[in-house]
Amino acid sequence: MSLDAPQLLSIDGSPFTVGIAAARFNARLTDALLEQVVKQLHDAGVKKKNLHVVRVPGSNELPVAAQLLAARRKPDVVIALGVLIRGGTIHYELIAESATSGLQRVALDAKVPVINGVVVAENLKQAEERCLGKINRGGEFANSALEMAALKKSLS
Ligand code: DLZ
Repeated sequence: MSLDAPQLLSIDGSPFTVGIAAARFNARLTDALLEQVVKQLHDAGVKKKNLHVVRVPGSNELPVAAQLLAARRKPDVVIALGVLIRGGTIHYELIAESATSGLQRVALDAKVPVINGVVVAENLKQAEERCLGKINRGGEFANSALEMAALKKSLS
């Protein structure tokens, strides 16, 4: 776990419905991230039937997928997963910004917590460390999702 990772809370996930939107771009890494998330949610008790996973082409498409999941599946929380790796142009920065602000907008508009699970990396090595290596970013995103789902339920 990285030093700045949120403190692990023990939360029972069995009552929660979770929507997951995962990009396919950088598939080897996003697939691994998705696996980490699903494992952590299962370990916390989230039932398979209460997990709704959709795939989209890239991180740029995550906000609309999160919006559709929030509207159609009525989840307690949505997790958006992607891996952005800096390239030779500013495309990466534009996508990082639009995905971040889009996901926050969906959360506020839909009143559903949306976990920003987009790994933004300077290079492939950094991305691999976070998705395939000893930093379990997926597990951290899942824990944040469980905490926010519990908060939403406690206030509804
Ligand atoms: C085009 C693009 C580029 C250059 N890089 C990434 C990336 O690192 N990670 C990612 O998830 N998606 C990338 N994409 C694809 C865009 O997110 C999007 O799918 C396309 O621009 C189509 O809207």
